[in-house]
Amino acid sequence: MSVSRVLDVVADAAPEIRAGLPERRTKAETENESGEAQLEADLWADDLLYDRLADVDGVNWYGSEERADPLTVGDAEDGVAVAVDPLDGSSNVKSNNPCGTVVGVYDEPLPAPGSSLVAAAFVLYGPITTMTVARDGDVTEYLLEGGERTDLGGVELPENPVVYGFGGRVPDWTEAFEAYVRDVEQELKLRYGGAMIADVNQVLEYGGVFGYPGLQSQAEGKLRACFESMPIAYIVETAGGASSDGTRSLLDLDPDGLHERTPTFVGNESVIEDLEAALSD
Ligand code: AHM
Ligand code: MG
Repeated sequence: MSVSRVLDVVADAAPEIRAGLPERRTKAETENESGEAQLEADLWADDLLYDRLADVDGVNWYGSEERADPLTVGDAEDGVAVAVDPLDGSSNVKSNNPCGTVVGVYDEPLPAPGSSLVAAAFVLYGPITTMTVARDGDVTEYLLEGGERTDLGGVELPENPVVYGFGGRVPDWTEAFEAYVRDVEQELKLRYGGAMIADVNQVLEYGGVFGYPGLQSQAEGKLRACFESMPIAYIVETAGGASSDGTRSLLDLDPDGLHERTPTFVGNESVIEDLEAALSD
């Protein structure tokens, strides 16, 4: 089945992507569609995933943070679309902090609505390499090591929130969001590393909330729905948590473009409810 094959391809590519990072930490001369400078590693990871995923029978469309438009790569009946952020948090590569790979599998062409996600996964290149997969109502974490994939068990968001991390410069936050954060920090502990995947993974591990809010200078924030926010929301919601763009679940979004941005929040349901209440005042 093509969804399994997509996940296998990503699991097999991850150790190669990781092994290729040390020699690709410099900036390429190019910018992506969002106007961000690309690293050699961004382009290389995208090429590697494109080559492998476009080859999978049943993958009809490939979309990536590093490519302007979705590409048609197959014509299977009931084919899927794969949206990837090949190297999320790549600005962490230079300083040797964690980064990741994000994958969303949709059963509609890109840009696709969140409701058409059939699976999502991320790889975290941390002290160890793990892959977290949401599919068929369950989230499972795997250790990727020595060409082997070891099942580390099911992932469920802990009941009590413990950590929080929010992106964007504080003076650029809106007044309502800043007031909400002042409440959050009374109870939770700040853990922010600047790579969504790493920051989300500690929310999955300890409970809490990660977000990149809408900013005064950019109301839609930074993160992109198709290959960042919606796949992560699918994983966190499947693990028993909640997601929001400030008013509704990220899985209710229907983006007009592959690179459309959205304010992004994921975490324990209670903390996301408080956020929506605070932003609606
Ligand atoms: P990238 O995919 O180009 O690395 O951008 C996404 C990253 C996220 O991992 C992270 O949450 C955010 O950008 C941090 O951005 P900034 O450092 O600009 O606040
Ligand atoms: Mg990213």
